[in-house]
Amino acid sequence: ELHYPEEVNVATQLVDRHVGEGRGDNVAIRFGDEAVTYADLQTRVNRLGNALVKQGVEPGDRVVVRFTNRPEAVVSCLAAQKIGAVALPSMKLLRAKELVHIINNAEASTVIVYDDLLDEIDEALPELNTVDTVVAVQRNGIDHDHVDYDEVTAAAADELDAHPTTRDDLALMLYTSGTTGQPKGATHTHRQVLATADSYANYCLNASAEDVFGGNPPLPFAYGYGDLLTFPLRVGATTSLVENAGPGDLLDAIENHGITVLCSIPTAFNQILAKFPDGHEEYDTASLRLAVSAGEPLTHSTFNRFKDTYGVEIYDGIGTTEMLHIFVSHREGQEIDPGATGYPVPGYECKVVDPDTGEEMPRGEAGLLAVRGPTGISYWNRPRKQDEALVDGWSLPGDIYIHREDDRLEYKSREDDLIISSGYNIPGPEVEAVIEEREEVSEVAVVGSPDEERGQIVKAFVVSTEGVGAGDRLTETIQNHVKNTLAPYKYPRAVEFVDELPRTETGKIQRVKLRDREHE
Ligand code: 3SK
Repeated sequence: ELHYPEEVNVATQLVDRHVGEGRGDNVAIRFGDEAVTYADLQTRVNRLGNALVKQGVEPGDRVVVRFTNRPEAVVSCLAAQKIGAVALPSMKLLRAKELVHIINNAEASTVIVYDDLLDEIDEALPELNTVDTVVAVQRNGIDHDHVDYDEVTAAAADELDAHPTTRDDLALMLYTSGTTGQPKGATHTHRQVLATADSYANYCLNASAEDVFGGNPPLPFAYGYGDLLTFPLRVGATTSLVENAGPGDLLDAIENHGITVLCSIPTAFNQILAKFPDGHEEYDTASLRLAVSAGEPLTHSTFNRFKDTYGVEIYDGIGTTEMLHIFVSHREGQEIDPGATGYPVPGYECKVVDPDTGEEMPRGEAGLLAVRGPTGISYWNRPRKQDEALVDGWSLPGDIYIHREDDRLEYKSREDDLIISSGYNIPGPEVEAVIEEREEVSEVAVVGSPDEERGQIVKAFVVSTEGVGAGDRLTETIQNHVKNTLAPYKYPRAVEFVDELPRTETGKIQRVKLRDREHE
């Protein structure tokens, strides 16, 4: 079990502690050619914290932080937390209407925003009920008439005592992507933010001060917040930040920043493999010691190809915005079975239950995953959803899993992605993984499509590999491949070729959009 003192502040733990213990000259952030040491980071956090207090920000206030992955994003979250406020990072692609919902729902008092992302805030502003201060960071010469970040931080003192927050005070709020309804605010305390590093990053990744964490998940995505902020700073390591990172930018960052732990999502690993099949020869990637994947299940094929090409294993994990980070994964040193997500992360317990009765399922049978540990589902002002998602202290993230005889947990599908066809339960992602084995297929999503006779049929939306003709022949190849690999009733009776799959900003396939289309 993880223990934290009654009074604890996450910003002090992630920054001041390192300076106090003589690690002030260690590099905390690399961003292009810029290197921000822990001592620099402390000063920047203190100055912004003092400036926010002067603007009237109070402990408990929600502070929206709207940036691409750049140092000011890290500084802004930590400054808000250090003064006892709650950081609320916002995904950069959110439009004004979505921002209005989130910011009003959170009743935020303040927005700190990068000038490149100011447009949508300006458009939303007349409808924001509680925001009284907007602090804008001018880096692209975009004029604004808000409080200027550089001016107020230059005028602020560089010493700041942390607000005496308790371990159970809120430190962070992140909104779900809203794939199943309106985005919900997931709240996290100071203790819970630290616990993600002290459980997952410590036990599964063996994080240490020698590490450089890098990759492309956005910081406002819980996955990116842990990988690129909490984990490196917890152990006095370095985070490598890259804005808008494509495959080439990631390989550049590995070489230039010496990334040891590469964090990304399956689509991005596949893009690296497709664009740079010889990337290990073109770039110096020798610093890598492991890679981490989440967001979507990782297929065997991606795991194997990445290991063969780049020489490191990808640790797949399942996490959610509500749980803040990964709670099932393999650990470094364990034999990875790419057919399973892994074991409960130390500190967490998992069980697989019957969705109707809540009784534990026999080993080997699919059911709803229930989890409890140092983080858990806690929605902001959504009592009904809260009651559905947290039952007897067990969080229900909404995933269908099998608890195997070898103790590993094997992912089947999201609860919503289970296709029921002629009475058979067919997990869409299981069929996807098989279809994706074909080299003619670049991307695939499988959903249930309404059918009079069978209730639903399995339907695959396929993006074919560049240069491969999509048509009846490929449909037949795909269908036969599934029939020969899985129980034949799982084969896709319908295949539709599309140019691209709908995805969220965090890279998750929006199967709900495809399902909706089938019901139109
Ligand atoms: O939503 C996810 O897929 C996720 C995965 C790992 C850690 C955190 C999150 C939100």
